[in-house]
Amino acid sequence: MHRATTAAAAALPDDQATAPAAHACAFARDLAAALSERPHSISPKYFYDERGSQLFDRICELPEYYPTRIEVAILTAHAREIAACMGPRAEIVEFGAGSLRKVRLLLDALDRPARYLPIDISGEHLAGAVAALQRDHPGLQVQPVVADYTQRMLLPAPLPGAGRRVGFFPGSTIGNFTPDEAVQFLAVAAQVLRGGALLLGADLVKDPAILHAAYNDAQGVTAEFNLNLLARANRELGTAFALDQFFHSAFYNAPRQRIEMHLVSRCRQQVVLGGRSYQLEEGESLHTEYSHKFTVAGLRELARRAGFRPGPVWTDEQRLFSVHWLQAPQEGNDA
Ligand code: AVI
Repeated sequence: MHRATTAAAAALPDDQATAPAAHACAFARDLAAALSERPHSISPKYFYDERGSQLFDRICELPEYYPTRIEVAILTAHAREIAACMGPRAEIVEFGAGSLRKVRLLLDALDRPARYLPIDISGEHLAGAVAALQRDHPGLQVQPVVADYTQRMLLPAPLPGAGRRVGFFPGSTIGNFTPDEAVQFLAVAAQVLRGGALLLGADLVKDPAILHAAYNDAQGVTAEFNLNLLARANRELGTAFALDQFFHSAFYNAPRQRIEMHLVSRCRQQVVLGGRSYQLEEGESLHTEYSHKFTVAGLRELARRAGFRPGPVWTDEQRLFSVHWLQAPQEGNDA
C-alpha cells in the first residue's frame, strides 16, 4: 500500500485505498465532476498514490519546506513537557498512519506508553514499521484501526491500567481542510478522545515570501507533486493529459490565510475522460489544494468551537509552526 509512512498519508483519507477498482472509480467520478464544474476543483487526497507519497517525502526534506523540520524540532525540544501532559501509560491515537518518525519522538519521551493506535482507511501498510517500533518499546501494543477518521468512529476500549488517551495529528494536515471541515474533524476527534486530549501540529501565518518559497521550491519537487495528479489520471484512468501543457501555480491568499495550489492550462485544450470530452481554456485552472495557515489564537478558537479546551502551545523561536495541547471534553459531558 502506497500511502505508507508519510505524514501526507495522514492527510485526507483516500476512501477506497483498499480496492483499486473502486478507487479508480471514485477518482474518475471526482475528476469528471471537477472538469464539469467551474471553478474546477478536486480533493488533495488524490495526490497520494505511490509516486505522490514519494514526492511528498522529498518535499519534507527540501530546504524551503520548513514545516516538517520545525515541527520535529519543536517535538524534540519539548518532548518532556509534552510527555508530562500525557502522563504515564498513555495511549496514542494517530489520525492517519503518519510519520513514525514523529510519533517515535513522543514514544521515546513517554513513561511506559501503553498502546499506539494509528487510524487509517487501510490497515496493511504499517506491518513492517510496527515490528521495529515494538522492538524499541517492548511494553507497547500497536493496534491499527481501519476507519475513516473524518467520520465518527468506534475505538477499542482502553487497555486495563492504561492512562490518558491522546490523539496525535501532526504536519498541519488540519490546514488541508476547509475551516468548516476542520471544525467537523476536530468535533469527531473531541468525541473519540473524551477524557483525553489532542496533540495537534498547525502551521502559522508568516511572511508570505517564506510561504511562497515553501510551495515553489527551486528543485521543482512541489510542481512535480502537483502535476502528478494528472500523471496519476493518465496511469489509472486512461486520460491523455499533456503534462507540459499545464503549469504548477502556488500562491498565498492573504485574506483567506492559505496557500492555494492550482494546475493551470497553458492553452485551450480538450481532455477526454470516460468517453466524455471536457474543454479547458488557456489560463483556466484546476484547484488541487488549500493549505491554511493559522494564528495561535485562531487555532485555539477553532478547537474551542469543536469542544476542546486549549492548553499549552509550543512554537519555535521564529514562530513558524505551532504544536497545541487540546483537552478533550470529559466523559459524560455533552459539550
Ligand atoms: C500534507 N500537507 C500538510 C502538506 C501542506 O503543506 O499542506 C501538503 C503539501 N502540499 C504542498 N507541499 C506540501
